Amino acid sequence: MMITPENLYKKRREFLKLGVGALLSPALVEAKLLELDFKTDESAKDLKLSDEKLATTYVNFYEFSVNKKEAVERAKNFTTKDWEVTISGEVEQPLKLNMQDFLAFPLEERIYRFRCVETWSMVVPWVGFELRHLIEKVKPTSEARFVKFTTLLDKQRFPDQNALFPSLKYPYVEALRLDEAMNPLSILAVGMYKKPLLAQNGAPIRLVVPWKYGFKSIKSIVKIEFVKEQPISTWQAYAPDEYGFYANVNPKVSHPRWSQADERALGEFFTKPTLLFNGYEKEVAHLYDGMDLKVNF
Ligand SMILES: Nc1nc2c(c(=O)[nH]1)N[C@H]1C(S)=C(S)[C@@H](COP(=O)(O)O)O[C@H]1N2
Ligand SMILES: [Mo]
Repeated sequence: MMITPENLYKKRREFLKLGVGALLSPALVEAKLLELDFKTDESAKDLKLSDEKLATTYVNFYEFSVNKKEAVERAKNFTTKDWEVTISGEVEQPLKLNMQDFLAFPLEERIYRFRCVETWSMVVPWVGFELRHLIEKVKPTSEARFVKFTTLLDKQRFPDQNALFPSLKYPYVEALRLDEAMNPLSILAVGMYKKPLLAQNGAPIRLVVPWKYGFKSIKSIVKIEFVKEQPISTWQAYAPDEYGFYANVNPKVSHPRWSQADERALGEFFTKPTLLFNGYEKEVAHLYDGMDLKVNF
């Protein structure tokens, strides 16, 4: 029998109906992603998608390497079999979820601008689901104020974690304020360009927060914790005067080494002005009412 995404998807549904956990093969993930309706939102209409090849090869993933080319090369043998994410801390319903569980969330395509602090930018069609759906499931207690994310720590699979002088303090950690995490723009992504995430882009599951600099969008997540105190993120710990907790895209707040006023989209020659909150001011500015964005950078 020829295996098409269509009948793979049906098969998976049959498995689920029987209550038998089907093994999540890459083909099944792909089937699930391909079956999505192409959902474009009005705000995304004026956005030109970045070239897929560029978006999947011009990457930052220090656990593999600080060098973009080398990171892609070293990501080739990375497997995500039996991946699990533990969700714990200040919640009524702690959970341990596998990728099958994540694919049961309402997946949708989201076309977002993405802006790295290194001043390059791209427009990516992510596939994922709103983080708030997961948050609603685990029911944070009244003590929960921040959501902390942690990337896999595995010296065998991540060469830089095994280096004599690792580039960062691992595991990579990031966090959002609970209300930022609940914003409908915050997603957990499992795919890009209608395909499962490639290892170098943060397979099998990563955060995407489009109004913040790229380093907030933590890759290959294994732990999500709800906490009382504001966590210190990896880049903040590395250089607190360069990388703030909030890291909201802001053309008026320069990084010591890079003016953030302009950006260059992948594949383009000319630069263009960077937008406050990366163009998502309408959706997120209210989260920072009364805050001095120069102090809380
Ligand atoms: N675990 C982990 N997550 C990470 C990084 C990293 O080095 N390790 N790099 C960050 C940075 S600086 C950026 S710009 C984005 C890049 O995502 P992309 O490579 O998929 O474009 O991932 C972010 N998430
Ligand atoms: Mo970045």
